[in-house]
Amino acid sequence: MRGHLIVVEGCDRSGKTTQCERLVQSLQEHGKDAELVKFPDRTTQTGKMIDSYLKQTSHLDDHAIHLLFSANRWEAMDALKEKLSQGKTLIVDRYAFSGVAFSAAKGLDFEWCRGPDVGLLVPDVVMFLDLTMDEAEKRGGFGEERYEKRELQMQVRKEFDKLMDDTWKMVDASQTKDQVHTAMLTIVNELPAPGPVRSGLWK
Ligand code: FDM
Repeated sequence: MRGHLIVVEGCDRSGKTTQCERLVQSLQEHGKDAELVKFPDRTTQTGKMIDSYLKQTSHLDDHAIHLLFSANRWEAMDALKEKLSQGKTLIVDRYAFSGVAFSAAKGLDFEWCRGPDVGLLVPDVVMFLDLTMDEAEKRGGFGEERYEKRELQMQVRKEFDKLMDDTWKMVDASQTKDQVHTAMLTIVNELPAPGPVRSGLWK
């Protein structure tokens, strides 16, 4: 049986990255073949350009960086497909939904933003770690990277709302770390057995 493709999205400070790591560890401890995938993957050629853009050591046109984020996903697709077919469950920290939400929040056309990612692998579930901006700010200031600013993050959240559908699972990220972890693990454990790997996101 192939593995599940599980995407985790959420705003800054939602604990997404920590929870993704913990989820993978938990699944492995329960004997599941699970692996963490993160977008952007900053190690590839496109990833290095993205990294320097995010660290504000380079500037790129908004459209150009959007396409680079998408290319960074496309170049990973064959390998991800192969891993899923081998039975690996993939926990994906950010995906095309972040791609659209961040670029649209900067003012790019929402439909244009979806275009480059149309046809990517379709996740079996998208979990959204939900946290209000006030709660996010209580967890400490935003970081130094380009998008870590209150106004932009508020707009990102609005764009995420437009992308949600009834296949998304909302997780209340204001709970304790253990509660969030349990909620995520329950969602994963309740997923139905997956059918064949599906390409065709947003088609
Ligand atoms: N981001 C992430 C985008 O703008 N587009 C994308 O396609 C993706 C995957 O990059 F601010 C933004 C979101 C975030 C930044 O993400 C880097 P991490 O999770 O902090 O590395």
